[in-house]
Amino acid sequence: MKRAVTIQDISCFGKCSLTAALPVMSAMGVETAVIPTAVLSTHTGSGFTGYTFRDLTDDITQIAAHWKKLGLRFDTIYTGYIGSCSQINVIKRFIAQFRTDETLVVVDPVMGDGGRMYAGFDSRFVTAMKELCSIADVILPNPTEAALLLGRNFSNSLTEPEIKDMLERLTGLGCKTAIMTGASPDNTRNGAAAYCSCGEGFVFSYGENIPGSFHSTGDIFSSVVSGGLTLGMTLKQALDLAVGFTHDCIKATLPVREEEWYSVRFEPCLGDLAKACKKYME
Ligand code: PXL
Repeated sequence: MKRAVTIQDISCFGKCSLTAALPVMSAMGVETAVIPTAVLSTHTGSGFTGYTFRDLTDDITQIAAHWKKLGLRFDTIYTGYIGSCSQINVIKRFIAQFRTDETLVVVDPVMGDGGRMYAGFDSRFVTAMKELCSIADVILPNPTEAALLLGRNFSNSLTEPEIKDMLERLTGLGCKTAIMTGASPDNTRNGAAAYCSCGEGFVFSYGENIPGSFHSTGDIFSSVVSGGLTLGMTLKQALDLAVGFTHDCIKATLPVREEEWYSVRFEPCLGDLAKACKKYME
């Protein structure tokens, strides 16, 4: 069985980051170890205020030291929400310690959405995140994060040539593949656009555009792509699976939106995801 480690926060309530990545990647048939970067009572979006935040930076180093002694190996290292610049440095050391020639390093540069940075981030954090992206194999920014990484103003109506230009520039940071999530070249379609600088070139995967903003869909999308690439899917296969699954989750949420305003209802969709991955499992 393939084994990944995902490094991101635990938002105790709110179904994002680790509490989304772990069920999704496990359902895909990928053994998923976790390193929590912080424990928050809720995530910081959707209007949640007054949340607690316990930083776990020091624990990351200790966990890594123990794992090194055990000789643990990972096919994939996948990072998500990271709480501070110093934490990015600790995670860079973790990657240096555990990366081999075969390891896939996926970085979701979680920093903002809808043209706005999440609470607690600043330009120093963006600079540190650019450095983390430079050592990744794959990065998955949304249009807001792509603009932050490239030092550009955010636009919510990117054309396909603009998306392609941004993707090429994002690989210029040093990563091999850049995937823009939530890419929408017109009002009818939404999905992902990718550029692989070492072979596959541009890859697009779009589905129907469902109007509205749904928290946690970026984390869910990145988890499916990470799981899919870990299982040996091509970039196109992983993107199509992630676009389809994210759309299914949004559709499952529409009838319960009032109740589930803080995330998406992904649980009823996990069975079909597991079925779709079965043929890739060892
Ligand atoms: O979904 C991304 C995310 C992850 N973790 C925390 C967040 C957010 C977005 O708001 O606040 C703590």
